[in-house]
Amino acid sequence: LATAPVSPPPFSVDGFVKEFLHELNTNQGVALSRSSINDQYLALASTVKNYLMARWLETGRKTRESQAKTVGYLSAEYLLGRQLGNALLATDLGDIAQRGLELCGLDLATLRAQEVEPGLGNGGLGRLAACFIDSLATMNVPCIGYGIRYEYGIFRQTFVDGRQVEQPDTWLALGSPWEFPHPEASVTVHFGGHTEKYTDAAGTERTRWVPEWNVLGVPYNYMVPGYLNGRVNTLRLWSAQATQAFDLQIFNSGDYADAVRAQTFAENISKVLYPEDSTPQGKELRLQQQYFFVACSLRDFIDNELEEGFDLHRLPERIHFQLNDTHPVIAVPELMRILVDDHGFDWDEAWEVTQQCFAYTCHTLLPEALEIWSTELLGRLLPRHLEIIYQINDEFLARVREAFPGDELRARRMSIIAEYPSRGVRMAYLATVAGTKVNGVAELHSQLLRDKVLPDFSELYPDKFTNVTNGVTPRRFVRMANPKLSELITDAIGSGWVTDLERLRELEPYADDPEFREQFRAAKAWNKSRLTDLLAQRDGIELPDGHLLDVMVKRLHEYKRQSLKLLHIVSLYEQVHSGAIAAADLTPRTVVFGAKAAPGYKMAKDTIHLINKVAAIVNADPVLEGRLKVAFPANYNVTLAEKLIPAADLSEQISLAGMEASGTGNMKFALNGALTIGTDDGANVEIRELVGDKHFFLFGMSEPEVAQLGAQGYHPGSYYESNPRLKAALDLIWSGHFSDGDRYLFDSVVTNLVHNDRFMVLADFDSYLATQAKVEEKYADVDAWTRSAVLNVARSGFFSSDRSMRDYLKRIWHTQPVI
Ligand code: 26W
Repeated sequence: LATAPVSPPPFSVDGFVKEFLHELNTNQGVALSRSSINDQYLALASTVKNYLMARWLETGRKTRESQAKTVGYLSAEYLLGRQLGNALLATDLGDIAQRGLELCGLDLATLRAQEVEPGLGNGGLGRLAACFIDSLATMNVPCIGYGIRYEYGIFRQTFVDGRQVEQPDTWLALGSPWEFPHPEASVTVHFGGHTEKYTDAAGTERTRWVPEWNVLGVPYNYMVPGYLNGRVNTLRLWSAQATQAFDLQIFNSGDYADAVRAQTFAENISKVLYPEDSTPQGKELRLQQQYFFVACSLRDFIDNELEEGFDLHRLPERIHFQLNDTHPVIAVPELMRILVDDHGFDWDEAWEVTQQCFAYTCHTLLPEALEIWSTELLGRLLPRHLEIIYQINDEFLARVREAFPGDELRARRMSIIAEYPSRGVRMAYLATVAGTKVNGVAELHSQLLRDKVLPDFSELYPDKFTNVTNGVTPRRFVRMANPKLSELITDAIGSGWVTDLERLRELEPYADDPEFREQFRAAKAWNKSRLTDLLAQRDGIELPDGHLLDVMVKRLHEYKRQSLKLLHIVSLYEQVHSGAIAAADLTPRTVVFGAKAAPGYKMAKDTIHLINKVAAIVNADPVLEGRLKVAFPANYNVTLAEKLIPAADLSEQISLAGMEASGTGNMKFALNGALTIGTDDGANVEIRELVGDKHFFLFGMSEPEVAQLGAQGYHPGSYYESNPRLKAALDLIWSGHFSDGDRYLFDSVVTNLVHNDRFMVLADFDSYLATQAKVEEKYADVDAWTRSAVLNVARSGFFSSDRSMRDYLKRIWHTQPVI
């Protein structure tokens, strides 16, 4: 499916300079000599956009003409990262731009650094969506990404006395050159009100929704350029505005202040990304967001992408909507409503069509992360949709009772409507019932999804369940983020790997080539020094030379077990100070954390605070100078990841087995030549299978062992009592050593570990430390380490998101590339 690069050098350096200066003068209205860096950045962005524009239009024309089936990726989050570098790479304009800017006395890297990344996602799920649309464009598959244009993306994290303090993410403040608003294509979305029965002209009983209020969805288009293939797909994000009718009504009532408030009310819908990851809060505004973007997207596709007069019975021939977790699942009753109420379909016909149009991806195993919307709220905000959900449920339960006569318990278990603790709609069940397929995001996760989360459903519909292991785009996360390694790979095996990542296999023999290993280490060293410069300038953090760079970057969550990494650090510190280990015997190591905590997640925020406090003590300790350092740069985001991951030696993937659905950071590290220390969880399982046991540091309980320990009764206190090294580390925190003598500051963190420890940190502590010792032993053997690192790169080609997309195409979407 990957296509051969077709790219004559776009234009000459002179042509570029002319265009760039033209953009600077006409768009920014400044002369080069008077221009700010932001002017220059915007002019450069325009130059690249202009180049892409013809291809974008051409892509649209070709896709419409082909009448091919399109992937409609419905996602509440897209964690895109900076656009400029990716656009330069996709167009092969990088060198020309660099040379052209030099002629103007400017520096490309400086202009690139000016871009504020659109952080319209929380973490893995949002970044996955961004990788997927990149891959589809590169593979010539028609796709529209639909989502929300949040005015404020994921908060900017700062630390005040070691505590996380959130600042608004004003990513639009200096203007975003990458978006194209289309107010003329706005869509009206309705909310509230009631439903009523009526008899239509043909004498049929029908229902209609009489909504109470509405907002306008204004689409903003973003280019999604394929890599060197001339294709530019579209990402369409919706922004909420007050409708005129809504305004007028209130203005006419004579209350100007009320009218302005109404405007704010409407605009609130796309104002801010909810920073909760994993624990839905059941907030009304969040449901408004979900319905808002989904209603806009369905209307948009049906009205604007299909030919006039298109027969909606054939909708499944033209679209497959992929539901990125449960967040867009309200699309299911919305499509039913459109077909039945607006287009006069009878129920069974509409259900037939609807079922063929959707598929659902689940991204979690945590029970508390499964969205359930109260019927009270749904009925108030979307009364017609609630009726439709009830009817879907009635028919579904009839089917269950038919398949399992007399098994009323099962019917109750499987009901889309939960009755306890209060009445609510289980969105994951609705998605499972409605879609053609349900998939998990790694082999283990899909297995657990079938066996533990949705066992009744997998019994009823065995063929609905499938797996698609996640992937990451090699363009952004290898080719762009790691230019030195990319050059080395291309010199060895040619450039085809960028769109055909399995070809990295051809690197295997080079693992035994001393000269190649030397060059591989040189690339790693270059990445480390690039990171050193960045952290010095960005955070005032000093990275020591020659350390093992041990990196744990991901959202802060108890199940991911940053606290286990922290206990490792505290234990090293404690062992040195108690004389159990000589500082000189430690492998020089710098641990880098990057993690945001959900603002309302107290335990996660306390953990951040504790990490920062431990870092302060460890880093100021003369005994550990040059031996152990802890760095925690604030505001980990895609931009930082691009510099951090290529520099890493060791990748920490230490979740409790059975908890991390997949992980995608783990893949990025392996592809950039870090070795993994990890549990048998998520995609770690597949990484280890592919790279081989000898090149992966496995530790901890397996998922069945975790389940067994849970069933027999887990008592963290017994680990605390029986393991002196563990006890010493926990006691040191408890003693107030890291909190200026305050014994209460971190009491909740330690007490929780010793008395509750839902994620069994204490049970895996021993195994983790023993495995870290193996890491150090291996690191001391420079050649063995490099050999393993090269093999990690060579054997991780499977984790390209191009491969994930191929799997979705084959197993779920059944669509074709359009060339
Ligand atoms: C507020 C509700 C909520 C619930 C769940 C918000 C966001 C979520 C996401 C499902 C969290 C998430 O990002 N999950 C991650 O998805 C990645 C992509 O599939 C996986 O690699 C990670 O393992 C999974 O945690």
